[in-house]
Amino acid sequence: MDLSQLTDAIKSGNRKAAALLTQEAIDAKIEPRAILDSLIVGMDDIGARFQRNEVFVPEMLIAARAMKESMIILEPLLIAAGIRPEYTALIGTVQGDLHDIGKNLVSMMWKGANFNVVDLGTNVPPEKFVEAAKEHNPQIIGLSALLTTTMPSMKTTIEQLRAAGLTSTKIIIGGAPITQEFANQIGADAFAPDAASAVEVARYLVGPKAA
Ligand code: B1M
Repeated sequence: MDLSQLTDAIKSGNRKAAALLTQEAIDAKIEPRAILDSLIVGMDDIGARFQRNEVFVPEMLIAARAMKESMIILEPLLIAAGIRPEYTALIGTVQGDLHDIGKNLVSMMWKGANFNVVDLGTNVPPEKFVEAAKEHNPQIIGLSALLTTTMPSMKTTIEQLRAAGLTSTKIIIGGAPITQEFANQIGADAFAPDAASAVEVARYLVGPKAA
């Protein structure tokens, strides 16, 4: 069986085909890891096209939905084979901010890149980030903000994470009003302008093994 068909199903967001081809690949005794890789290639492709403005948010959402459909079938085999995401990412929209569409896109793209993602939702106080970071030991923490009035919450969250001893966890920030300059000012490790860049940045920060 040719796994490029499965990659194409993810790229085009065809969830029925994605589920069917995933099952076919499993029945054909293709290694779960290889099946997973073909899904990730599809998500990477849609991410790259999003960055080039060739596709937009809806296409990203339907590709992620197709990937989710495949993962429902594939996940038990990955677990049985001891294949688990190597890296964990914690994500949330900071305190005072209820916008979650962009944050959800980043979360989906990270899942598509085979990160274990713990999504804390919106209006997340710094203490909740600290508590969840201690519980899940993430390599990456992602903070999202859409309001200029909630940008200071990012600073407070970073300060509290660092004060709690989480000094090596890499913090990525993003959202419409966020800039690289602001990331530098508040001591974030990185800024990502969009969901596809958030994957590139996260992979870069955890090192070559995640690529
Ligand atoms: Co609000 N809102 N909103 N809103 N809202 C904006 C952000 C605003 C720019 C609209 C405007 O005035 N033109 C404005 C902010 C102005 C400012 O601060 N400069 C605004 C305002 C003022 C408000 C309220 C205060 C309005 C009011 O009640 N008076 C209020 C605040 C509520 C609160 O949060 N406490 C409010 C409420 C809402 C709704 C609830 C109605 C709704 C949110 C629904 C939801 O998210 N579930 C809403 C919406 C939808 C918007 C707009 C129209 C769209 C935002 C969006 O989802 N964009 C927005 C105007 C606009 O942007 N055109 C606006 C699509 C999304 C895919 O893009 O979120 O930018 P975005 O995410 C991108 C990147 O930024 C990046 O990747 C994503 C995809 O590539 N990214 C990251 C995001 N997070 C990242 C994290 C990363 C990396 C990249 O790493 C971790």
